[in-house]
Amino acid sequence: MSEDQTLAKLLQEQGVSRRGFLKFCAGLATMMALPASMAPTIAEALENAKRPSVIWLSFQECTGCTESLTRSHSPTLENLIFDVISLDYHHTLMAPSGTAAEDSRLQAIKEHHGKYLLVVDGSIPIKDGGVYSTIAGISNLDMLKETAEGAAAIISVGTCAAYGGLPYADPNPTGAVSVSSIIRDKPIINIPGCPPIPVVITGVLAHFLTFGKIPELDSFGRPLSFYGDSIHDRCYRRPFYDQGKFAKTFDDEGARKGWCLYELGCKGPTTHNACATEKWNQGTSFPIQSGHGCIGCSEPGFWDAGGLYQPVTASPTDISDYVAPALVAGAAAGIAAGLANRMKKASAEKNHQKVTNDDLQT
Ligand code: FSX
Repeated sequence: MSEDQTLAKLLQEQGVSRRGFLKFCAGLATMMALPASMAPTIAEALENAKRPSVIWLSFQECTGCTESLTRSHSPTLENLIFDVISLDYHHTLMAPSGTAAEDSRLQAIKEHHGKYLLVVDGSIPIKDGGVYSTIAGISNLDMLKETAEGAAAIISVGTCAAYGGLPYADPNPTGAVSVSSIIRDKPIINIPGCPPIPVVITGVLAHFLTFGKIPELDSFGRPLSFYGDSIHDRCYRRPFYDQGKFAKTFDDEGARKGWCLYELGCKGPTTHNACATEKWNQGTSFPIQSGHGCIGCSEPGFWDAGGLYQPVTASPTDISDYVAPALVAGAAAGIAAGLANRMKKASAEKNHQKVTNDDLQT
């Protein structure tokens, strides 16, 4: 697909029927918590969308986020979205390597300055000048700052990029931090989960392509359409919780009857994500349906909270430990335009290893 080609033309070439495409758009509308009547609007926007340049940077992570996306078996949604973007840099997926790969990134920055989407997975180590993770001899910190400067918006994919994730867990030897603790002057959408649900990633991309702005976010910078409900709110085992029927061990009678896993440590009541509705592996199942409690991987600090098999006793997470203060203040209010200015004024973020200006000047 060339840069000027629209999705409508691409679909035509691939023999996708208008009816099939509208069905796909109706699915997107549902996924984005929009009325079904929005499907034609989404269809029109996507059909006429020009390929936006996307630069995808992977930092301190396990590649689970990219695996999640690429192992998705849906032949429609993911493929269509990835056909309509120009993925100009993704060091796991791209064909060029070495100098040619870095040239691709620099060229995309130059050619699409101010217009490209930056997707980041993985946390950014800032201790000791960022020496703990480099790509092409460039520290993650420097690469993020250089690439973010010309981005229209940033999508932090996975809990590592959104809140620091596992690398941030105590004792955080590399000084890992989130994207929003470093970049303060761009709209940032967090799509946490370790890894995140693939259709949530593509749903957010579709929202951006359709409406040209970022979706409404919660106080942790997550799209409300996917993270607005807790796992507990939408869990099919919820009636057992309400009746006080709890499995006490993983192999007792209650477990066999599918009773609530709360007493076995399920973090569903304090975790916001779409696992209970979107599920995994093409809507096949999700951890609770497979008999294991939710571990809360889309919440900041989930690993340090510990007690994977202890019942929830959580006090609310102190959001300012993980997300830039301006993001906290502005998140709930449909932040696309005002966020950039507010974020510029953000003060330094708290952290295990407090982020200081010195850390960020490498
Ligand atoms: Fe983190 Fe993603 Fe968990 Fe892994 O890129 S959110 S460790 S699934 O890979 O960053």
